[in-house]
Amino acid sequence: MSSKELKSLFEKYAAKEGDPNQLSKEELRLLIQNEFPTLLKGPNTLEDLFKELDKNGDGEVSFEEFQELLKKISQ
Ligand SMILES: [Ca+2]
Ligand SMILES: [Ca+2]
Repeated sequence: MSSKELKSLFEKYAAKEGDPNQLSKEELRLLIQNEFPTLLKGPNTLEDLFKELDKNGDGEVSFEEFQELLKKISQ
């Protein structure tokens, strides 16, 4: 997946509620369930993933934080 594709995915889901430039936990859940369901197989829970992505701990995931997901997808 290119970073351009990742950006459009991010925008699609981040706009669902609250700040359109930030993914809430619910928005992240929808995005992962619909687009990357395999990420939640095995030991990783959404809670773990959210904490991992939300580096500054403000309870939302910015696009900058979200890009870390690319590394996980390509692993
Ligand atoms: Ca949002
Ligand atoms: Ca954050």
